Amino acid sequence: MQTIFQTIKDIAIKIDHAIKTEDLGYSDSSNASGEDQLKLDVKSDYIIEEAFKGVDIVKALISEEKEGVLELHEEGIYTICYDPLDGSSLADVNLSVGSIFGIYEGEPRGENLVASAYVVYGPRIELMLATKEEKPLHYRANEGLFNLIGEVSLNEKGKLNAPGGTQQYWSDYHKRFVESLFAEGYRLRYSGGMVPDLHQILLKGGGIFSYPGTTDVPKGKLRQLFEVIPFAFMYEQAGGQAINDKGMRLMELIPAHPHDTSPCFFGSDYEIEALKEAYGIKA
Ligand code: P6P
Repeated sequence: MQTIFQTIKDIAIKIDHAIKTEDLGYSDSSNASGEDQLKLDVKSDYIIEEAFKGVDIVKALISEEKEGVLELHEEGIYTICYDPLDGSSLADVNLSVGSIFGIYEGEPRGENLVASAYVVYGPRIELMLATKEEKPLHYRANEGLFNLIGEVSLNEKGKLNAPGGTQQYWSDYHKRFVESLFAEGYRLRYSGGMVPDLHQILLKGGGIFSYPGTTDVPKGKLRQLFEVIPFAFMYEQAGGQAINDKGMRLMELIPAHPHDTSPCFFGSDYEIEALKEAYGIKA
């Protein structure tokens, strides 16, 4: 696993350089979810693919930017599902974006995730690594080297509320839940970038990020393999919870298709328990 983590560190430096130096415009292609691709999406995907071609323990890659499975090494053990540049449309307004990696042993589904990682490309490059053995480890790059800052834990209750999705299409009970937290004094922290938004809640000790099913997108927007399950693992390892709109742990998701999405809620215990009550989910 350390070889995979070191490869992710090398990838992070290369993608950060691309963000800071290359064209921020659109390519002439779209991704597997039908979204227009930025040249940076394509370049980031290429950097990741090339990097893992040299890692024998990686059996296959599945990218949010492409259909299908890229078989790499027949004797490999791990399938890496990744979003090469999540929130990439924020790069041209100079907001933070990120890369997300889910590392699966066997069929890619929640129960087979053995590690996850994400990179935040912001004022500094930051990296979070999570395995089953310990709490997530937070690193910060300085002149190309990643220094360990420390372990990350969520408090029982936080102060940050990151409500995603188009508000006019929220359910009434979701709207009431979001507003109830603000009535308790929670601060709105939502940039439209999943990686920096979830990173902020982890580092600031807690709160909740919600991306519900909505009347226009009932199954939610965020992809299970590349976004939802890797962050669910991070939040559970940090002592929080990660569930869907039925109260199911997101780590139990079994996607029928690699690009399946799920309503998703990540947070500290207090906020997730409050959400369960608002959604009528029996404890
Ligand atoms: P909305 C970025 O496009 C993304 O996939 C995530 O990074 C982010 O959390 C979400 O979409 C934002 O979606 O509908 O709130 O703009």
